[in-house]
Amino acid sequence: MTFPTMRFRAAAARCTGALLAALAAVAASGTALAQDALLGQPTPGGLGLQAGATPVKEQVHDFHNLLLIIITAICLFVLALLVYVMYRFRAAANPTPSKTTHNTLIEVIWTAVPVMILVVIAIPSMKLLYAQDVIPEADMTIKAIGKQWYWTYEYPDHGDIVFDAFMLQDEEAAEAGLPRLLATDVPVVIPVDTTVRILVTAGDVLHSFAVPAFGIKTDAVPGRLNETWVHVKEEGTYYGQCSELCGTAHAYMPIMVEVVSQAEFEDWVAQQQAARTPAETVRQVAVAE
Ligand SMILES: [Cu+2]
Repeated sequence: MTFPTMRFRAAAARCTGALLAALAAVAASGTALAQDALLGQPTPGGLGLQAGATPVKEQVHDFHNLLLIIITAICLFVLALLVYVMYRFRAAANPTPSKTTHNTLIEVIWTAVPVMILVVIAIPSMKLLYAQDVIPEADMTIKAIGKQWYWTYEYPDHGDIVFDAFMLQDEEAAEAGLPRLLATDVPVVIPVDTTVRILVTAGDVLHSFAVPAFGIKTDAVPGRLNETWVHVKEEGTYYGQCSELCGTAHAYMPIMVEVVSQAEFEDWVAQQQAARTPAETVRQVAVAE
């Protein structure tokens, strides 16, 4: 019986080689597509994860690619075993079935190998969780408050700038040349190459502050302050959405982040401070009247 087995092995090796080559081609085209894709937003026909703009998102990409290789190898291996036993132990070739039940060596292998695979997965997984969870020394802080159905943003480090951001209606977005269901009337503005701590909470029900290009998705819980961080490496406009079912207009409370240069950010802060009426002034006027 060695001859058909060897022939099968050779065929299996050829198949595996071809499949791995095909997979590599798909992975390569996926990377190319991701690079061509518009920065910070989904693209029609897009393949793979949204292109990353932060170190965390790059780690997410690496972890995803590692898992893709591992699961593909496991699936191909199991498939090959199934095809092999179906052929090798078919009824026609084995009129009297073997009654073999245990094989200590194989049992040790099929217990130990999955454990090793899990360890290989656990190490980068823990590293990624740590990178997302432990906030490096932040240069500035902003606060995002989820509300039914819009986001309120606060800039405690910049004279308490506060504003609400509502989704643009379809016609407004089309007119402004911005993506439908993702653009807001006022963007969140943050400077490039700056570590920004984002405090996330909610004013009414559960929401979730998620921006795919930044690799962040943080629950917004009423009465609780969660935190996450970003360090965006490239200027541009990045889009996200509320990612926790929060009511009828859950799909209509997008997040639009404009990442600008430090100088532009300072100009924006000055504008915001000039435009707003500080709460104290309002109170003083009320008292005076
Ligand atoms: Cu929501």
